[in-house]
Parts: sequence; structure tokens; C-alpha cells
Amino acid sequence: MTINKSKFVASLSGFGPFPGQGMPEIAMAGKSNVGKSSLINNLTGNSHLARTSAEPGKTRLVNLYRINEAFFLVDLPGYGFARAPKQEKQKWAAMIEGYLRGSEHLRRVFQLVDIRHAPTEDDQLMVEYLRHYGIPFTVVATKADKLSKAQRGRSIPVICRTLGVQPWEVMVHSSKDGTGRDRLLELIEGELNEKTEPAEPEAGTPEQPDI
Ligand SMILES: Nc1nc2c(ncn2[C@@H]2O[C@H](COP(=O)(O)OP(=O)(O)OP(=O)(O)O)[C@@H](O)[C@H]2O)c(=O)[nH]1
Ligand SMILES: [Mg+2]
Repeated sequence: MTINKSKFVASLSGFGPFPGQGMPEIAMAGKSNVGKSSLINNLTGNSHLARTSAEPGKTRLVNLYRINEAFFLVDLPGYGFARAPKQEKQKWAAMIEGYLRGSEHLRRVFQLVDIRHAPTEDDQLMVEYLRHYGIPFTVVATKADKLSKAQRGRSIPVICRTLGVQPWEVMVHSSKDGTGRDRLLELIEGELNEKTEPAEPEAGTPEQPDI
């Protein structure tokens, strides 16, 4: 899939779901600083689209980006930012949950983890949450440029064991060198082509076979 149009549309100001515009949504979840906003920029090829920072706690609202006039990429605030004031953390959690719980056009969550580290307890809780509510998700192990191939080979099993996923379900990615970008775009394309509701029976009487 080629992304040729990407546009910031809105930040959700409340703590509820996004009513949607009839287009599918793919959301980025993960702890602060893991690279959610960078992933959006990498996928869209637009490095100025989502604001990123070396400091955790950059994205503080649920930000919606309309892509190719066909779907939304949703940037969520991060969790697990230890130094954030308690009230802020609660606010972010409420925003994340408010969006995830009721957004009926949400198709899939990209659950980001840092490929260099074992997933945290918060990551595990997040994955449990997604499973509990039946929200399809894909684990994206990002910042892959920071590890050698051999090191990656050692860290994927740790991620799999901690989150209870299979190795082929983990997408290795880097926003820095574009590793895994094409596979993620293919995955999104597949998701967009998938029908969400059972096909309507065709109107009229079926044609009789020629005898
Ligand atoms: N080397 C490397 N750095 C990355 C990668 N992805 C993100 N970064 C860096 O990690 C830092 C955090 O990236 P963000 O995209 O702002 O992270 P975030 O998950 O959106 O963070 P919050 O908005 O605070 O939740 C920035 O300094 C990025 O340049 C990557 O794949 N490789
Ligand atoms: Mg961000």
C-alpha cells in the first residue's frame, strides 16, 4: 500500500470513544517514548506529521490522522511514564481506555514494545486488556536498529513469552531505517480489505442454472 495523503484531523478532548467517520481506525499503543508517534510518521513517510520527542510524555491526547481519505491512524498517549504526576497518568489512562472501549471503527491496535527490553508489567496489562475486550492487536517490536540481528533473535522469544504471542505474530520495526515498514503497511491493507460484517445476501432471486 502506498500512503500519499496524511493529515492531522483532531485531538479527542473528552475521555470517550471516537464516534468515527465510517472509516476504519488503527491505533498505536505502548509505553511513553517507545516510538508510537514515530511509527505514524514512518508509515506515512511524513516526518512532521506527529510530534515526537526524546523526552517521554510527548503525546498527551488521542490524536487522529486521516490517511488516503480511507482510514485513520490513531496516536495514543503513552503509559508507564514514572515521573509524570499521578493525576496526569490517570488522565492519560482514562483517555486510552475511553478511546479503546467504545470506538466501533477500531480495527486493530499496534501494541508497541521496545525490542531491547522485556515487556513491562504495564505492557502485559495492556495486552490482557486488549484480549479481554476482543480488540485485535499486533505486537510491534520497534527500535530494531538499536540491535544486531543476533540480539534481535534473542529478544523476540522474551517478548513472545512475556506477552503470550507467537514469534510470527511479532513485527520487527524501526522508524529510523524503515525495517518492517512494508510488512506493517501490508497488514493495514489486509485489514482495510477485510469485511467486518457478514456479506449481505444479494437482492432478488438467484438465477436458475441452465438445464
Ligand atoms: N533509534 C530509534 N529511535 C526511535 C525509533 N522510534 C522512535 N525513536 C525515538 O524515540 C523517542 C520517542 O519517540 P516518540 O515517537 O515520540 O515516542 P512515543 O511513543 O510517541 O512517546 P509518547 O508520546 O511520550 O508516548 C524519539 O527520540 C524518537 O526519535 C526507532 O525505531 N529507532
Ligand atoms: Mg507520542
